[in-house]
Amino acid sequence: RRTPIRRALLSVSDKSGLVELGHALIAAGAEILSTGGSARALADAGIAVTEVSSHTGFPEIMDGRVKTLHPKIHGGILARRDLENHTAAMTEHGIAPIDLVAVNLYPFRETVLSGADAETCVENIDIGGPAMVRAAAKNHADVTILTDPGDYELVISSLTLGGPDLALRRRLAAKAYAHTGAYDAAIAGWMSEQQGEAFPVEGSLPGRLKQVLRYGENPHQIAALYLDSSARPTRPGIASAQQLQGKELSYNNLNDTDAAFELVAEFDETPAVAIIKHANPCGVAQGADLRTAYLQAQACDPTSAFGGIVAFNRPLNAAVAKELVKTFLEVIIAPEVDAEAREILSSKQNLRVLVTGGLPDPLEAGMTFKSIAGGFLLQSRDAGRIGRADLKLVTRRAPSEAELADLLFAFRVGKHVKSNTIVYAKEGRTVGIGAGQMSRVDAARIAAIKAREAGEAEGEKTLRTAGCVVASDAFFPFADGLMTAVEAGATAVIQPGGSMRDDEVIEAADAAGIAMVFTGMRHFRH
Ligand code: 93A
Repeated sequence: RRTPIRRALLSVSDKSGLVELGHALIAAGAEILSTGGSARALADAGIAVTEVSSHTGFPEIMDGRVKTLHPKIHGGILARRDLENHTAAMTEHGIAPIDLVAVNLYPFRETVLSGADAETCVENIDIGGPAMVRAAAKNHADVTILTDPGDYELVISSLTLGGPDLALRRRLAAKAYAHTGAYDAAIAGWMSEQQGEAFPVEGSLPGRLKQVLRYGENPHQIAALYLDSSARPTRPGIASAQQLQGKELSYNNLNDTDAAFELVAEFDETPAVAIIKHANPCGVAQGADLRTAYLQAQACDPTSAFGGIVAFNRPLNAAVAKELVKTFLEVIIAPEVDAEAREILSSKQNLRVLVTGGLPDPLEAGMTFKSIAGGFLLQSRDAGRIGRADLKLVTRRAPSEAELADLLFAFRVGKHVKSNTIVYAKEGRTVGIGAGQMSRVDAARIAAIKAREAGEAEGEKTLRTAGCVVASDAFFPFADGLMTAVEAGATAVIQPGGSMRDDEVIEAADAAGIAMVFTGMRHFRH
């Protein structure tokens, strides 16, 4: 449904595009109401305009602080055209309907950035503007709201068709609330800064303050935990977890526990355990039961697992709790912890135990952001997941069933390891993880060295990586990384493919008699 524009109110600080909009509205037969500076700019361009003060019969007062805050303006914007009592009120009080509002706000942010004193900044807090913007956006069923000169053309081109349609009015209304919301957030941020407060006041960030933390990544940094106000509040995860016991969670605990729990949630089909240190897994295993999986995850790299964060994808029972209390751990997180396990864990007073009530959906859409100097990067979360059907066999030899299962396991673990990533896996557990290296070949080497040393420490006679599979989070740019894995004993490879030298890499794999599959999907993580 299109709404014709018979009366428009233009009150803008940023006057760009104003004259063009004015001409188009007049051409469409609309009457224009406007405030001081905007009215002058229009009149100077020869556009017929009625001052808001003469429309309302009330002058602009208090240096313009009150200029559009009048029932004749707000009644004209807010009146529902479909309700008899609303139209009756308009008639009774001599209120004329206003079908389009074009407002952009006092330049508060620009004033702050210019280094102006506090009084000038306060004077640049727009009150009447946001009131009109929010009113017009609320009544988008009948009214069009313009807050961005970049959108004027959309409305101008609709005028000859009978005015903006509902879809456009709705889109502009959503944009209008985002505009006033961001505006108020900027004011809130500035005011709390003026007070010398350490944290931005609640509401000036897109989240709710849950907890001020003792310190950040290091003791000289301040930190706090916020709950994402846009996310579903029920998403099971670290931010909404319930702490059953133990010391207060630190910034690093929260970060590591998040990484651990998101990782185990990938393996909803079987019991799985992940042990995390410095946001990277140092052991991940699937098993028939949680206890077996935990012991295998721990065996991958027992040195690193000491003081680790352990995540489970099944409710904790006594059998695994008895193993957990044997070593020093920082945090345990699971969907649930049964009564017997709670009793056992309570002997470790400092150990933090968290329950979430469920597992997050690894395929769920959502956004992540990362701050960079002067801004932040926004991206959709890595909800990619590779299944058997996605794999492309590129070597003469095909992986066996057992290799295939391990390949998919290793690639899924690799998604949660900082790049460059190499993961060696065998029989549903990692045997060597190379994380966060600047070169892929080094990641392959480090993972093999760690696997060998862990095996030697246990007095094992054969290399742990003998007969394992290997996953790479991105393609091998050269054959050297692949050959390092082959030398360690890998017999099957999973990697995205897509390198300029794929042919060389495939040739090397064939020459070594190993199987290789391409996923076509990369899992960088930084
Ligand atoms: O001072 S206000 O908070 N009080 C008002 O009643 C009011 N009405 C419009 N600011 C008000 N405005 C703002 O004036 C608009 O949001 C716009 O930014 C500006 C346009 O003023 P002018 O047309 O005089 O340049």
